[in-house]
Amino acid sequence: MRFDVLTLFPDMFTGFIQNSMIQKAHEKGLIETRIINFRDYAFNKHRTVDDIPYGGGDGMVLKPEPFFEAIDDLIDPNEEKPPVLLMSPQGERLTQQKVNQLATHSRLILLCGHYAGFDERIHQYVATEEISIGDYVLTGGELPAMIIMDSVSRQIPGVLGNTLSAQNDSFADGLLEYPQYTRPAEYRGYQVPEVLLSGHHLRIEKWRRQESLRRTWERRPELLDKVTLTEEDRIFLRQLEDQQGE
Ligand code: 4GX
Repeated sequence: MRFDVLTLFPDMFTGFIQNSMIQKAHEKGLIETRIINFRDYAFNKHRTVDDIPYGGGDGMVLKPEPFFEAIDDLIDPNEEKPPVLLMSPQGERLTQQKVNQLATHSRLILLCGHYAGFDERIHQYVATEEISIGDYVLTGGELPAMIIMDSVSRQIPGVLGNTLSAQNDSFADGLLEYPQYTRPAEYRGYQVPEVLLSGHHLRIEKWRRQESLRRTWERRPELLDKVTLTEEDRIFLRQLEDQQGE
């Protein structure tokens, strides 16, 4: 996977890329990142990348030229055009499903804006899609870009030490994760659930499934609509509902 990031704040990415997981994936040659300062593609001698909005109003708007030029430089017209993702609160919400779909590509281009936003022609003719990481407003698209790079990277085979762990996490089966414990079995009087100390694999598996279901039902009930449930799961959920009424 290759990530090309267009940003005015390339330094924000250095710490992130030097972080262990991403760094190791780099060393293994599984991912490659290019952080490009799009100010390098500004036309005039002052290297202006933004200007006042046509029609008036507050704030500044990112000019189209640097983005069109940078993309021309990055994309070979003979190659298949990679997704060009523009970070924006108006974009499609990032979900695990979206992350998995993005991870099927061999290259992603990420556009990070600041100020009031991008000239609409960047949205229309440079970006292929817009992504939002959630319904809150940030100062720029750099953190969303890092979130995409992080979540996509861990889906690439070999990036995580254990290839199974990416699959077992929350959202892999659509449920939240069950609670985990490690030694000691008692700390300050707080006990690890007895079943986990029992060595009874079937009982443990059943308990974990039920705790996943309980958590999802309590915290994110809307997720249950999309999960394939067994008859046993349904019985357990009905019990939870009945208990609630009591
Ligand atoms: N998920 N931001 C982008 C600049 C901007 C403003 C308007 C397009 C239109 C965000 C988010 C996010 C703040 C990044 C505004 N771009 N991005 N920036 N939430 O809040 O992705």
